[in-house]
Amino acid sequence: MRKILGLTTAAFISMTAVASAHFLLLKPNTDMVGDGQSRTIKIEAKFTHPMEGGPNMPFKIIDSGAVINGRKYKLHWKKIMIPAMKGSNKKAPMYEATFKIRRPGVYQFYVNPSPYYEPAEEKFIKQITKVYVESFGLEDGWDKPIGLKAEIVPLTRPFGIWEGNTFRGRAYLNGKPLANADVEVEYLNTKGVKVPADPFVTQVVKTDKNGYFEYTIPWSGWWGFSVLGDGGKLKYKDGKYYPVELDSIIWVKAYPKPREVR
Ligand SMILES: [Cu+2]
Repeated sequence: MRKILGLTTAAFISMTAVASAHFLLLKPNTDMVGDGQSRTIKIEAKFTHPMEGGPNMPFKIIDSGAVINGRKYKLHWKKIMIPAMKGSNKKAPMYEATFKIRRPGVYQFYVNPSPYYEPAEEKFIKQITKVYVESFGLEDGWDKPIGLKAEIVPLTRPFGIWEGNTFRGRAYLNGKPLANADVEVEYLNTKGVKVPADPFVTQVVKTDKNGYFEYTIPWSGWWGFSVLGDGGKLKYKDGKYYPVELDSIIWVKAYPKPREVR
């Protein structure tokens, strides 16, 4: 009986968690840089719940970079303490970096964070996250993996996207396509969008047997795609081992329909 009760509780908790997904947000000030625009990209990293606007959770950046044509440039992060929740005294870190574009092309920015222990789910969460910036008209390279342990390779060009476009990607874990995995999708809620019911907070699609997934972006703004994977186990400070959810995330920006065709 106790076991059944335990299972039910665990299932309930994990469902609650899906309704409010954790996302590492990696957001540049633009996804495209054209002639006459500043070569300096500002980028921020935050571990948050994008649709609900928080809470923000603690993390460290273990590894990061801006990758172009197999070459990796370092990112220098500045840590900033922000309220964990709006108006709360509890603080959480976020990080900001600036990066100067050296040569035209597509830059894949990535962050590999420290694992975060989530008490509500009794597991660690680690989300390796990417975002793309296209510069000065050279569009090649966005469809190439950069060799991350958990990685989404886009099949939809991940910049210059309209709202209503379908985003397609292929999920890899340890270099192999990740079949039948949950993909959580969230809008970075900068507009104060209110959802009519909990399931709207996080949209969920699945990868197929070859690791492919797709989602049609319903309105403009930044959208995050998080493929949930199994990252083995890790020891927590209580001395016990807990599962690690190892996710791969991509952020893309969708632009509003032009006024002329609305
Ligand atoms: Cu959280």
